[in-house]
Amino acid sequence: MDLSDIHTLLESARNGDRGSLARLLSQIERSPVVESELRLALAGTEARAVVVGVTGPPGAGKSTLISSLLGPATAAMGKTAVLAVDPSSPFSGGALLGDRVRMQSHGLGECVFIRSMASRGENGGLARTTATAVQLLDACGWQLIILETLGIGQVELDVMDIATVVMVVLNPGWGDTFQANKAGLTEAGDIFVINKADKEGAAQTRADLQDSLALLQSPVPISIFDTVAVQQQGVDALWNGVESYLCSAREQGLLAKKQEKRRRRLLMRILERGLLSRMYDYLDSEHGSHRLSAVLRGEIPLEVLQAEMLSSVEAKKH
Ligand SMILES: Nc1nc2c(ncn2[C@@H]2O[C@H](COP(=O)(O)OP(=O)(O)OP(=O)(O)O)[C@@H](O)[C@H]2O)c(=O)[nH]1
Ligand SMILES: [Mg+2]
Repeated sequence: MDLSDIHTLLESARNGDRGSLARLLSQIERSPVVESELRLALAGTEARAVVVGVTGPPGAGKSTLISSLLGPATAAMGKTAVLAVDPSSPFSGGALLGDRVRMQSHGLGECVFIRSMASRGENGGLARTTATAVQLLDACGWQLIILETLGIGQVELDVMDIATVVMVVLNPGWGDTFQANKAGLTEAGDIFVINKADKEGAAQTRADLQDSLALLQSPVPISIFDTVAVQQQGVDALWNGVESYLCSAREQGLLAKKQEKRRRRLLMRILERGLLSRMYDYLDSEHGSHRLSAVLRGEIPLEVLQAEMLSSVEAKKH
């Protein structure tokens, strides 16, 4: 894709053209060059959207819950985009179409945009691409962005760094089955949901969760909500919980702190990527490849090459 096309697409996406927005999202997933160009074009755009991250174990009901939140969410915030950051999500493929149809029948079609982002095994790039996608959606006027991701590993938690508020979705019986990632999930959450509360054990799970949360120190009180997403039960209360979390987090300066943390992580990622590519350029150069061979043969110490590489980066700066 010609880089000038990106600017044309961006302009029409910002004017509300969904097709251009969808094409840009595909392009940034496909090409880091397009992604960098777009980041530059968007640099300085004020971040205004609220990003709600929804995470939790597989099958906890995240997608169903998001669908059921769309009514109250769009009523309160207007245009809402959903990004499902996982290939297994029902928001992808055929089911995505089904969901779209359902939403259109709710009359939400115009103010809802749904998209899935495949991880394609390229874990490190996932959080970065998601951050760019969120920035793009924000610039195109999507006031609320809901991110769905599995809560099973580091990448998912990285993705959650992009969120203004993180909702962790669990089910009755969670305490027995998800020991391994218990701490990671409880630390990631700002709001907890016990979905499938129609099943046995919701009260026990609430007690377990309260025990885990008591160990954390949070400046904003953490609430636990019971929902039955398939029956739309508890969903309005949950949405009100999101709004009141946002309100107290804003008052206490927590949102500004999160924004700072997010910028720091992005900066580190961009720097890492830039430095690595310079290092590889050095090793690919004639001189660099000779030096590398000498290190591999044990003729010069590793540390010497390391120092040379660092000073070559230093020299290029000037
Ligand atoms: N009984 C009951 N079933 C539910 C509830 N919410 C969702 N389900 C069902 O649970 C299953 C999984 O729901 P999903 O919304 O796909 O769950 P998910 O967390 O998005 O799943 P992954 O994206 O694959 O991790 C579906 O069959 C839903 O119909 C609920 O409140 N009660
Ligand atoms: Mg899902």
